[in-house]
Amino acid sequence: MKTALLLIDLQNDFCPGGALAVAEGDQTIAIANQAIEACLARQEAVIASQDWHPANHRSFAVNSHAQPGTLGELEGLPQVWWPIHCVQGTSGAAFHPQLKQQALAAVFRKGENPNIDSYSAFFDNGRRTQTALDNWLKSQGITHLAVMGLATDYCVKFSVLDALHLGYHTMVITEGCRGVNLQPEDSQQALLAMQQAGAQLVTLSQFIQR
Ligand code: VGL
Ligand code: ZN
Repeated sequence: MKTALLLIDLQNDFCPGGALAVAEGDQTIAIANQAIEACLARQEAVIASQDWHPANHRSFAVNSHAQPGTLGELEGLPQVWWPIHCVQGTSGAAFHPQLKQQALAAVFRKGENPNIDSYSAFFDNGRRTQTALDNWLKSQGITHLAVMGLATDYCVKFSVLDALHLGYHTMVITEGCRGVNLQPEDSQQALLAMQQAGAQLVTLSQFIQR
């Protein structure tokens, strides 16, 4: 077996002060850095996803004449309308400055097609197109993933469900995740859904001592 650490969307816009701030989003960075150290010591790959939207992305409420945080439909799929966030090349789209970025073996960008949202690091929300992530993992012989990041109830959840669907043994480092929580229980429900789909929920110390 070969394991990689997959860090989901540890970007400024999902941290306090950002355009789509997740409560305590910045507290995931220290957890990520400790998980990174543990992986580097074991010569395991560390990779990251990056939400990377064009300014005309139709998931942005303003581009779809909707109110942020409400629900609509985009290309036949249910869509939450988001504030403008993670626009390509902006500081909001950059990784958090404290993240040990030098450790990243590869970065997989998503959400570049303006007509469809892309929560998962593997596929868009309609599973119509995929990123290079699955092929990259297969080319490296990676069979096991440890996943953490932002946000628990969107990009972490869909990345983990897709990883399981693609056959990866998948751990979630729960301390390293924070959620948007449009509804108060969303993150808790997301973790339960991941667990029920076969993910193993672990603490940082369990991950380090595995
Ligand atoms: C995300 C909403 C919109 C995430 C990305 O990273 O969880 N959520 N775009
Ligand atoms: Zn987004």
